[in-house]
Amino acid sequence: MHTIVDARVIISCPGRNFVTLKITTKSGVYGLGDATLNGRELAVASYLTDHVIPCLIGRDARQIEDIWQFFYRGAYWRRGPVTMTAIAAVDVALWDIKAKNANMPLYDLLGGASRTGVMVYGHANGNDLDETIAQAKKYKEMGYKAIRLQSGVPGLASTYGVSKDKLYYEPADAAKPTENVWSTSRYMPTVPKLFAAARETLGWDVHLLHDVHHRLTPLEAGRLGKDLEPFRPFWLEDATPAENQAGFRTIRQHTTTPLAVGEVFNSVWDAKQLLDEQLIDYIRTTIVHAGGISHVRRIAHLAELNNVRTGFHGATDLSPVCMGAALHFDLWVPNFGIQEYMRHTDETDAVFPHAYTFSKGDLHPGTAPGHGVDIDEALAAKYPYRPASLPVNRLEDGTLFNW
Ligand code: KDG
Ligand code: MG
Repeated sequence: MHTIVDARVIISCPGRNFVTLKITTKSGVYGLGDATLNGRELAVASYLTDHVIPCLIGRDARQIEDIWQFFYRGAYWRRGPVTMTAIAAVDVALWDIKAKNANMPLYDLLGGASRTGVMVYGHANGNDLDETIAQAKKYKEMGYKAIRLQSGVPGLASTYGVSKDKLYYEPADAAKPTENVWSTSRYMPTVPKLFAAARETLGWDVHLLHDVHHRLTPLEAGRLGKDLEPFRPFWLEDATPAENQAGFRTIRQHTTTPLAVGEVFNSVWDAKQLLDEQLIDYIRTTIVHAGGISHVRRIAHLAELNNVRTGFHGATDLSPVCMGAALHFDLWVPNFGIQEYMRHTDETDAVFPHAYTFSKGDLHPGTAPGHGVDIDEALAAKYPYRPASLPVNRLEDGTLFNW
């Protein structure tokens, strides 16, 4: 009854590419896992099809932990975004099956709801300060309690976070990486001005966030954090690349602005020093890129010991399947902080019917058994894969930089 009899990868591009794993057991119950790694979708699809699925068929779907350990330890080559995204897809699909079999929403299986809803932040963006503030006002009118502010930078043609479509940000805009130009000195003065204008227009009863997207040195990030302190930001996100976790010590020494990092992490080991030394306030690592619920749960527990709360990544490239699973996790996890919520397009939502709903600034995962997200395979088949890459940045003198 619980034997895995089928597992398939479904690739679909309803506006952007998504990779979904569907696992079916002998009793006919199936579970879905997101396996989307933006710009590297086919690598994960191949990893699953060529290396994981042949070892999955015939296993007992109830043994989530053993299956997780098999694919983590059994690969010998541990960690890395491709491996951990593939493992996450398996793990989430198996939790979905387990919760469906128990006839429970996933959050009940995890330990039950700890709150009535999951506070989310929206991504207000514009080509300049005025446009960004106007967008932020719209988010406030929609009921958002937290808004991330991202504005174009004078003198730079395009910047991370600024979108043509405003509500639906999609940076993977071409088959091969688009080249953008970056200048830290042009960028730095724009952010405090943006926050000053936002506080003046939106007031103080809304949380304001900003994503640096890994483009500052620790010292620069410390300076920006200090400049933003008068505006009480909720957080400064991905202020500096975190491969060298000790870099966050420098930022901490210079500012009390709360720090969030980790959307590119795929393992607890990427965050160990950050958590052990309490160098951050929010951990952004989410279900799809870090080994699924079974592993992110460990990260959240280590975070809890160190007064760090969760603030999961939730951009459009994380499919509704990941969003559904993340929301169940968020509703349960004791040290929840906030959840990113970039809305998917209507095309995407139609391919992935889901039980989660937005109301007054919160998302709720719904009470359907499992994680509450399905896939309309016939519709998905109408949107074939389209190669798409994330952009790269070069400095004004041509040096390749962080995007
Ligand atoms: O695929 C990369 C995007 O998810 C990322 O650039 C978005 O930084 C991001 C965010 O915080 O949503
Ligand atoms: Mg980010």
